[in-house]
Amino acid sequence: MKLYKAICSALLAGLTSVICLPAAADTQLVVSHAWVREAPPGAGVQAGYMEIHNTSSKTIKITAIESPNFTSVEMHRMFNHNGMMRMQQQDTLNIPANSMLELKPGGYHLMLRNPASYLKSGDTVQFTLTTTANKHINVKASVKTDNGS
Ligand SMILES: [Cu+2]
Repeated sequence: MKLYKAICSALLAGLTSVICLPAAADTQLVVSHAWVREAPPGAGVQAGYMEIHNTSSKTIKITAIESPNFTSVEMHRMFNHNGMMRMQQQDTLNIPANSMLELKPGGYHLMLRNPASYLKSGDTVQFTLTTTANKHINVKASVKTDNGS
């Protein structure tokens, strides 16, 4: 935890556009770089991304993600099937021990349906991640227009 906090502080010092908020200390998941892509007004769906770090020695599974800012949040994976990009809903996100799962454009991502109100760049979105151990991790994500890199 301390290491990740140090890294996040360093990132924040240099990159004001990056939201980097480690999760509460009661789990071994640390979420950083959470962001939501700004969508055109009226869009019923938009995408969310984050890095989920597992600092424990066991795989951690995320079974659900919720947000008060959207009607529903789905966990998706985008992959190449015979040259076509496809999206598949995932029942869980598995974060390997002492490793990290990066949700990013073209790979794993969150599919966010029906925003409660229009979200523009600079707004904040709340997420709650639930694990198989029924732990909850609260995450704040920043709405952005760019590719998040
Ligand atoms: Cu999707």
